[in-house]
Amino acid sequence: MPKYKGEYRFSFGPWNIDEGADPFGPAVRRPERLAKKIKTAKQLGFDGVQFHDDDVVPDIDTKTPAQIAREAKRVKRMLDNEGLQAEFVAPRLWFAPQTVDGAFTSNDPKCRKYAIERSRVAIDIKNIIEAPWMVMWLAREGSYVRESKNPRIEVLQIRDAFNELLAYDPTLMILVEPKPNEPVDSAIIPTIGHAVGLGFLTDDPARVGCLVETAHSVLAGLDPADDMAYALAFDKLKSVHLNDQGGLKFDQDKSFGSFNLRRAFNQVRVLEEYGYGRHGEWVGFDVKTMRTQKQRVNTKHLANSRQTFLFLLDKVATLDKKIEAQLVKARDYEELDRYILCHLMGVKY
Ligand code: 3MF
Ligand code: MG
Repeated sequence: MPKYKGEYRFSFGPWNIDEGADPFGPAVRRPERLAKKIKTAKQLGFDGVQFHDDDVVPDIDTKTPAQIAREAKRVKRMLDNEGLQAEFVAPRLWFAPQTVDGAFTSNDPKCRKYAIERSRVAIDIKNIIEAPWMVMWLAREGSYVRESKNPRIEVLQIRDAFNELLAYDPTLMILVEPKPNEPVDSAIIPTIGHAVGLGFLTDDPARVGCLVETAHSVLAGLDPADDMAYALAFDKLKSVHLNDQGGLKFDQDKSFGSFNLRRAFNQVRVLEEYGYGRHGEWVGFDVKTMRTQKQRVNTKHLANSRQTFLFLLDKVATLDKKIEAQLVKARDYEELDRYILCHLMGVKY
């Protein structure tokens, strides 16, 4: 019998090995080349890499389709050489001057057009590097000043954009990664419920799934394990961005389990109970290098997050189901609480 119900493949993105700049200070580490980051992924035991479109093709807006294809093929070869897969390509719709006021929901029709064209290019790249899906973190779709947008129209603009992209590539699968705020004050697709609902508005709901990020759920005041469970109940959870977050503050992207180990345990529990990964789902980490890390130890957060996941998987598998069932039956949840804590701490129950 296999040890676990789930089959786990791990990924992270090149932005997860960063230079440590924050809004209050400059970079504190040297940038690393993509080729090195890809090698690191292999060395640390990861199975795949997540990409923004311009992680694959830098300065994407200045390049011709032929140049873009050539550079994307080069990255595909780099992945093949390491035996790694691309998990997804996400269009970076929050960086260009055209996306200052939002991408699909900008008040300027020329800018909305840019967002669709840019997403089409991202789809082409996704297909060249053979990633199974495109992730849409709708970073600037929302508002700073509510009266500046019509929120109902915004939802429909995103629906229309998704419909155009789904029609552009009949094999496309879009995963929506919700986040309630940052960079905008108030995002129009803030939670996983909104993401699932948005999929049902499109012309092909079966090709719109979602991605739950721990920190984003916490920022919405929600429990990430419950958010994952909700999406799983709809068969919509294809990827996760595991990390951690110390309450309602800026998006921290701390190492998985580093702030709230029990909350991390429950995320792993939900995934394992479902048999996550058996239908191609990925376990991604979206964790930041701590600003204080020196150059040569700038990937520990990735190795640690993956290892914590595996340790917690073991905790999930070795939980005594009989004790759990007895305590649930007796409705003695105080005792269940104590049992879980003893189990997590590794002390005798
Ligand atoms: C922001 C995020 C993003 C997305 C990434 C892929 C930069 O809080 O989580 O990371 O995960 O754009 O969709
Ligand atoms: Mg993320």
